[in-house]
Amino acid sequence: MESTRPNPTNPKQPPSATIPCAVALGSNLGESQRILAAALQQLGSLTETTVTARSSLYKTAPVGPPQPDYLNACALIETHLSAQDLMAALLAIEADFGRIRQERWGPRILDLDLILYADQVINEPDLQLPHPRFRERAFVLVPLAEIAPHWVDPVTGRTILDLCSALDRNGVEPLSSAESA
Ligand code: PH2
Ligand code: MG
Ligand code: MG
Repeated sequence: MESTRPNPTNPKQPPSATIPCAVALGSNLGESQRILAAALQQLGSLTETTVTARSSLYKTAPVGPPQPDYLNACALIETHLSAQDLMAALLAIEADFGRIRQERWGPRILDLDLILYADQVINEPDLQLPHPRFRERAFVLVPLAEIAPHWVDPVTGRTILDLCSALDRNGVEPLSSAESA
């Protein structure tokens, strides 16, 4: 069945046998740059999953309670995992990096958020797709627009580029080459 699903990242491409997904990465505790690089590797090591694109790293002002700046990035993956299994795998990677869930929107070693799972819309207590807040978050949309500008949000029908253009991107800066040594 999946083999006939159109590829929403680029509808002109042939149908993809795997499922394209967008994942947002964030960290504002510890050695964030190393943590994000290692998390991307783990993402690519998941069973039946390939990382097909990764954005630049961005230094972003925290949204939520006062806390250190974040490093954020986005990745595109192709997977055969179900949305539920992929979510569980993302949580397992977070736990592997020592993430302890405390304050909502508080500081974290590693946050892996599933933003888009092909064009699926899911509203379950423990799984909402697309991610319910991604349209308001420049720290997600700016990196995502780099790697998937034409992906259409299945809820609003708007492209990532269009959603991104509507946002104030103050506080979302590419990590300078000096800082990313
Ligand atoms: N994640 C949050 C809360 N606030 N702020 C920035 N800049 N980047 C994040 O990834 C982030 C946040 C909860 O997931
Ligand atoms: Mg998050
Ligand atoms: Mg999260």
